[in-house]
Amino acid sequence: MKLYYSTTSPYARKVRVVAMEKGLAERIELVTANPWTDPAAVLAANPLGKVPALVSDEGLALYDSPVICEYLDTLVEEPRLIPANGNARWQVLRTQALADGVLDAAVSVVLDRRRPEAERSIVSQERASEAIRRSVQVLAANLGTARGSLDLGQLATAVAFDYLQFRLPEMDFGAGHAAVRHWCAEVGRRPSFTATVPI
Ligand SMILES: N[C@@H](CCC(=O)N[C@@H](CS)C(=O)NCC(=O)O)C(=O)O
Repeated sequence: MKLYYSTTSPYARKVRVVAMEKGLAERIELVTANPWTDPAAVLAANPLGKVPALVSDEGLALYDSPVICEYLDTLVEEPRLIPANGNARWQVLRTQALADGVLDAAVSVVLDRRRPEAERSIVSQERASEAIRRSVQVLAANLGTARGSLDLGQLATAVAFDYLQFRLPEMDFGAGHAAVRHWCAEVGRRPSFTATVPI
């Protein structure tokens, strides 16, 4: 398999974390691709021009990150990152959606801040920041264990919290949440996280 990724993309990081947690990293060739400066490589695999994109051994191109994560989860039985059915399945997928939504909002703030001042939208930035604050509260209330086998919702949550710390540290989402800081530190020590720190 080939994974098109960039080292700073949190969505791609989630996929790489999942690949390592599933013991699949050896089967995946990592191809660095910056969607902003090198769109051709990415477009061949994803018409949206975004990373991550995975091309399976059969040549099937998959995107976006939740689809890739679900595909990887089916390739080997253990550890199961997405429960097969029932409410447990929907809760894990919902948590992933919330964590990914935090990423969407955070990325929109980061991109807006990079625009010339006259083109920025403080209103949009504020709206995104409020969505992040509300969602972080919900994610923080449902962290679960930081050790042993984690599910996809927990892995996506840890990736999102790390991205906030990386790109929007002044937001200080961990303020007043000692338990969250402790949980993030614990998860951050997993090999899948230390090997994928954004650079
Ligand atoms: N929903 C997508 C989001 C992927 C995404 O936005 N990736 C960014 C990099 S962090 C990208 O490739 N952006 C290029 C663009 O928007 O043109 C996923 O989960 O894979």
